[in-house]
Amino acid sequence: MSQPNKPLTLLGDLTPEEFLAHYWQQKPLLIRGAIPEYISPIDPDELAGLACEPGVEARLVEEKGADGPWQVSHGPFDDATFERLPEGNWSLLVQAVDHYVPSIAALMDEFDFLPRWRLDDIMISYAPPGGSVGPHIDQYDVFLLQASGQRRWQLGGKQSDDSPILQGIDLRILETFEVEADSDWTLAPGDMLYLPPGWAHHGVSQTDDCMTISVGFRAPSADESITSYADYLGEQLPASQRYSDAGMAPASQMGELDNAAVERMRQFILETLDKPEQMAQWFGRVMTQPKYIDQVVPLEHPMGEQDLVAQLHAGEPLFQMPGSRFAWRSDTSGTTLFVDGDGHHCSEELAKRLSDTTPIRADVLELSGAAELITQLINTGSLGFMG
Ligand code: AKG
Repeated sequence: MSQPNKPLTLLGDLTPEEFLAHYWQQKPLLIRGAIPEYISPIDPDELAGLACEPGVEARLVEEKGADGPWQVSHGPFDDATFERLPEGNWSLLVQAVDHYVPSIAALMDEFDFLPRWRLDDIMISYAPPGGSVGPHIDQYDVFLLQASGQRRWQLGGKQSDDSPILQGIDLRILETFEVEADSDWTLAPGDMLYLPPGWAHHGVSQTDDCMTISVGFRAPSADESITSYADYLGEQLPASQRYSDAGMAPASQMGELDNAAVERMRQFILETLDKPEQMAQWFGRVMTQPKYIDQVVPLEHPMGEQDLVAQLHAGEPLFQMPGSRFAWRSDTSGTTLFVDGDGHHCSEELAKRLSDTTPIRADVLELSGAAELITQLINTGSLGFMG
């Protein structure tokens, strides 16, 4: 784990504490040489290959003229798609490359000063000269690491929710984009730009080998949070728990919905929702839901505890499956390990060990309840022996 007070080259020699206090979710930070002498672990052909795989989320963004119009197509693509493309002004974007390429997943370890459950995915783009996805905003925090070639980034400041966006395409391209002062930089391999949510940005490839790695962090919206928490809690609420108005004053107008009634409903909803323990249980579940539910595949032939023990003792390491999400929490009622949208009670030591991305080895079996829980997580597709 990172030490909050140790300066990191990745953060331009800021400590994680300084970065989080002054930049995270607040303002952009350009870091020259964030990863010195960085060599991309993936090349454009490998990225294009991934974009041809069924089940991999990939987009091709083409700019048909100097100012658009823009065209977006979705993968899986094939060789013919890439053969018809012009020399410039297009971008290939592949989501969740961390789920398919272990060396890209390993990049996340650089960011371990942030909770892993905040990670959305690692997207990688390739673009020939002039390629971009247009000036846009995202509702995510993102670290844009230049993997190869050069990209010019221009920033347009924090945008409001109602900034006009181009209609008719499924990209959030801004109708107008004004570059802010001192916000125009060309990034070379190893340079990185951090952007908070809602910050207008426009990145244009300058070279024929431009690859950019976007390490994106998600935060659920108010809409998603309220709907999802209400659904979770709702399943546990008895039908008898209802709006009540015992002792109310007589109605003066039979059709009126008076302030006292509205206030009673407000209190009823707030008191019903304000359950910190249930909220924590919901939060752990929702933040570990897999990005792609079909990537967590239960074993066709479930494994037994004895087989698990034998494989670990034979020296085979066990891993979190790509795309699986783990988090844990302890409170007065004990420890919960959250995995792929479910909660499991176990010891804190076991929860910490399984949430860590380092390979799991036989010593884990010394922890109480380990064999049973691990077997269950293998059978649900969240942990696995590779190879
Ligand atoms: C983002 O991840 O927000 C980007 O703007 C990346 C765009 C790109 O790589 O072309």
